[in-house]
Amino acid sequence: MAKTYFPKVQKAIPYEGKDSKNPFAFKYYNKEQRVGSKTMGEHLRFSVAYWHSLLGNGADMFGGASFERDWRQPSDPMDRSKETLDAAFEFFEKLGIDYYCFHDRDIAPEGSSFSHSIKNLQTIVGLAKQMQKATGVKLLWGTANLFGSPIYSQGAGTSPNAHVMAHAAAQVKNAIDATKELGGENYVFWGGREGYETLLNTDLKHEQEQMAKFFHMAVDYKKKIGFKGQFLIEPKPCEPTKHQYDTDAATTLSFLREYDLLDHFKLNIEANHATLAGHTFEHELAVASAAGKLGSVDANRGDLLLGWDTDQFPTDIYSTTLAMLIILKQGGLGKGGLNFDAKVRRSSNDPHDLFHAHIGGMDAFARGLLVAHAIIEDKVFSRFIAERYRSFDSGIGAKIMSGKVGFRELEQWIIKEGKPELESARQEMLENILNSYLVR
Ligand code: XLS
Ligand code: CA
Ligand code: CA
Repeated sequence: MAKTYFPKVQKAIPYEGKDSKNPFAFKYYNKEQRVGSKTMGEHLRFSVAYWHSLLGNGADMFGGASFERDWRQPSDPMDRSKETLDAAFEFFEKLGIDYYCFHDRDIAPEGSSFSHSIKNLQTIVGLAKQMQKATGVKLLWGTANLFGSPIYSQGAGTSPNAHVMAHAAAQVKNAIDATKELGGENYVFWGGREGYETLLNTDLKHEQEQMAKFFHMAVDYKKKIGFKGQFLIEPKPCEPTKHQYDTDAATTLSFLREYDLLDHFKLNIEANHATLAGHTFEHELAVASAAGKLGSVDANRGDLLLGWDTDQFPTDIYSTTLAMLIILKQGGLGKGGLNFDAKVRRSSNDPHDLFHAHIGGMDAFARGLLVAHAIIEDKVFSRFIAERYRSFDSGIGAKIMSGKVGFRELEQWIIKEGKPELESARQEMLENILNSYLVR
């Protein structure tokens, strides 16, 4: 019998409904259940983040590993990667999840030379391809780790050293190749080191122009090789750099617009990065969606009492509901999905905790989906919002929006009409309605 890394879970996690007390069962996520025009599986497109769930060992800024997984034991790096891949696919299958995401250096180790690293990556990609075929699990997105190696300590695409920038480009080229080979539906750019620590040594304008060049080269390469996946940029305000160029959704969109890149990218919004940026998760989703650029989601949560990227599994149904409202309203995530960029806590040292973590996250989003769908069907908030803006549907509002009047005409109109009367925005009433859907 093949080695098993998760002996307590013998078969795929079942859906048992909300009254189940089985910790290894879904209470809300029922993959084939239809919600509106799609199944839950099609709506939610869940994904496991390889780096946290397969490579995580509980280490934090204050202490090393607090657990060592069985699949990380081989001393040879390639053997370790192969065993990790076996454990990964056992986990994906038993969890019943459709997608996974990785960084190049998560799945294959860096070699003694750049060519050696390419070879390692290609070997593992070959194996992953077979396992995807055998299991039906797919790649949601690939990315390159442009933050771990010391050569990127002063930036990757935005390094002051052109040699480093070229190295980053070569690495991304290979990560895109790997993603394409595995049928990846997206490719993510997260600029962990693309920012600055101090303006005393930084030419901010130059670095932004470098970043734009980097992205243009990526777009050219994508066209050249016919990669059909969606390019995504993942905003984050800080960590590891003090200031990162892709601080939040609005900043990233404006950068893309300024450098004529908007047509080629969408955003991958992470909940924890939103709160680090001083926004709510739903704000970042709404900003991206309003621009038609909400491509995918890193589904996790931060801790408002801890000011860093804690990457916890999402459990807050209020938050998943607000997120799903935005996702449903834009007709879904398209090629994107909900990737659990989240790690079990340092004290959760049993590999089976990975099941509890993902089951909780999947159930939280499934509940969010159900509630959001009911709210949209009942038109509770959409009716209220349409009514709130009705003064723009006709009369002076319609004239303003169609550009038929200017400041002069509006001055005349105000002189005649006088002071506006305001209606209540009814925030508390709406919050009560939302809660009434959540407790059903
Ligand atoms: C780190 C980011 C990273 C990206 C992928 O904070 O969330 O994991 O999602 O590079
Ligand atoms: Ca992320
Ligand atoms: Ca994060």
